[in-house]
Amino acid sequence: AAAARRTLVADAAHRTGRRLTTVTGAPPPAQEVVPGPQRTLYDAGNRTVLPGTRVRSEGDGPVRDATVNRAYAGLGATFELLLTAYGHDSIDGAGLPLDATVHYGEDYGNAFWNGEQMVFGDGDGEIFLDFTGPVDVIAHELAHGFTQHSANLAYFGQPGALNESVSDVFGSLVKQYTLGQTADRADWLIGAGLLAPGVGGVALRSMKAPGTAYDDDVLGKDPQPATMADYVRTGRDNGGVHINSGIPNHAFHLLAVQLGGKAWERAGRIWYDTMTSGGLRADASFTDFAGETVAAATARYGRGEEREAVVKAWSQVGVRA
Ligand code: ASN
Ligand code: ZN
Repeated sequence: AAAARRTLVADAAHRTGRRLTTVTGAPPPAQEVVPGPQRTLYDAGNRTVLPGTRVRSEGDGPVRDATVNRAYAGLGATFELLLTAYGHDSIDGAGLPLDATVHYGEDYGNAFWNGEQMVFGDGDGEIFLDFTGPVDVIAHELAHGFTQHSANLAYFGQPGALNESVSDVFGSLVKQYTLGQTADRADWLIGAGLLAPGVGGVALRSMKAPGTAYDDDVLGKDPQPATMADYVRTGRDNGGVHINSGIPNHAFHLLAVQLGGKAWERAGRIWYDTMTSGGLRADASFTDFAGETVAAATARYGRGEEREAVVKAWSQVGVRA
């Protein structure tokens, strides 16, 4: 009975994120905290003032607005992957509360992390639909917060493309985790279902086949390269951060498929370790990052198949690790 009551208390602590207290008479384990997400959802009412009106707090049941509920669930799924797969408590590893605003702006065709919170537009319905639709898009924005609090990769050129890629990697991993998919079964798309029905494309990006996500009169052709042979030199988009991210994205996909099984387990763990080990500089080039992934694989798994697969994946996209 005492064990059952302890479980109930632990459960309540999990839901509220509060310190675990004991009702058994035994002294509590020193300051034990059962981590749980601390989500707050806001509605900007199609204006651009942040954060907007609070509409759902942690522990509240679903509200009538499906957009709010999707964002709430997406934040929860991202929190859960970080905690269960890597033991990381929220995006800063220290239980940071997660704030998000939906219905930002009018027909706003984007979503972003502003350094403190997530922001999601509704899309105009002609090109983009609601940005809370794909869970990988929600997780992508949240992963920008994770990067800010870990390697803090600069948002320009190669470190910027790595910053973008890490958001796509963890975005896709959250989607695969929620679907319980193995690497070979996953679609490796970012933003599937985000493009309006009339647009000629399946998603924003493809990690499996960069450059093939869309080809359309309005959007043009997906500009992502899959390998260094097609690296794009440009001053636009902060030096092509959303373009050249195709290269590290593809390397991760190749690694995950080569290792097999669930991508968040070994491949994801190597990327997570790379971001949190302290060895990665904020101005890392692709080569620097690749070298750190090899170091992370070796530190965790030794000189076995994981390390070999990491070196091979980078070499397949033309990056020396
Ligand atoms: N949705 C974009 C991103 O997260 C917004 C941006 O360009 N910063 O990358
Ligand atoms: Zn991004």
